[in-house]
Amino acid sequence: MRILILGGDGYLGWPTAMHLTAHGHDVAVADNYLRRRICREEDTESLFDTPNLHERARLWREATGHDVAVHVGDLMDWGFCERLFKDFAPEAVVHYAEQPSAPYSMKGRREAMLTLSNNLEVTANVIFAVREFAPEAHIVKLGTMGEYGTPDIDIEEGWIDIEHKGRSDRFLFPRQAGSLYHTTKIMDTDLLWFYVRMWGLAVTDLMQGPVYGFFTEENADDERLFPFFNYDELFGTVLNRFVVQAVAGYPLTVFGKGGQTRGFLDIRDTLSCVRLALEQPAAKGELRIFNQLTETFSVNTLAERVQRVGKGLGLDVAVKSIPNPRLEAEEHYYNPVHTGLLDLGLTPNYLTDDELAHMMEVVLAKRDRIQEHQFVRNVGWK
Ligand code: USQ
Repeated sequence: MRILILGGDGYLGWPTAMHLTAHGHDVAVADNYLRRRICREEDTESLFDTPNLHERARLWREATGHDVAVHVGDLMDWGFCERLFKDFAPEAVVHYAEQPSAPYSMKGRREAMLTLSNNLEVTANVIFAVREFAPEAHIVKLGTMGEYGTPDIDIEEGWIDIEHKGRSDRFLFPRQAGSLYHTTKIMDTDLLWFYVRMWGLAVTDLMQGPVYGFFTEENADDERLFPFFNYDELFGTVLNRFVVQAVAGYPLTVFGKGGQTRGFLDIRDTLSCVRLALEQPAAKGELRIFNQLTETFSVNTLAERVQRVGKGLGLDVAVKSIPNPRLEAEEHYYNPVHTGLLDLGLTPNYLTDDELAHMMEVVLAKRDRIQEHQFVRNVGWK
């Protein structure tokens, strides 16, 4: 399949490109390096040296013979979109090209506007580009479990049947996000659903929980092919941060009571989920939604796990509750349905102590690069 990956430089974009080419697909990636630019502005960086896309594509070709076509440009620029879609004629589009940080989106007006305009305009351009230049293409959009928030009822996979005054109908599951970033993802879903109804697009929206890890089937032999891996408060996800904090001897930063529960998954499972969704596409005129997670953990449970595994490696790991910079429920019900991707054939890689220890060992070799001031940046929601 000819697959265009938008946001090909990010934490998930490059690993997805390698994974799909390793599975026989023809892949092009596009990125404007927005994440790298924001990281430079915010004085953060990936824990690993992460070569640019052209360089990583060269390394991957030398190692495997697989080609990834690289296009550097901004998907908010319609001219760039037009050329990209016309020239590559994708059969499927994986849309990761968004500002993905909740804390960054809450920093101030400028960051809020960047998040709003980038995320919504890119999604709208993708919709128009598919209609004009690749009308048969299936769009696989990365959504987030954060669209649902933490309601006091079970979270269905995207849709809910509601009975009201003796009648019933099917609706998008209620969404109530906890950050502006997560709210832009709700707006993306609404845009996609609108154009699915208007133009009969085929769309899969993957509601993903926080991802952890950096090993994939494709990068084991070469650290230069690792993902762009943040551990700072802006771009690092909680478990990745805890692993790096444990290695640095920095007390694990549990926000507030630590009862916040989310649906997690190993980065290898992200790649499988995206491939499975691509290989078994949504129908024309369908907005198909999957909850993309494999198991749920509270922040406290993750901190305890990291502490225990760290101790096994001789690390002195402390856990410290710090005032929660976010406005969110710290103790709540959380029960998301997540059977759709299992039905498509996902075989989860659950979080094991061995996996955590393996991550910590690799991070230990990078200990000199860890900058402690990245752990707490005090981006408050208020
Ligand atoms: N948390 C801590 N300590 C930390 C960092 C986070 O207690 O040092 C807590 C947060 O308060 C939150 C939970 O851990 O309750 C998850 O935070 P996170 O930073 O791992 O995840 P989040 O900001 O929600 O965003 C991440 C990705 C985002 C994706 C989302 C899925 O950055 O792109 O959409 O995970 S979800 O969380 O299900 O919405």
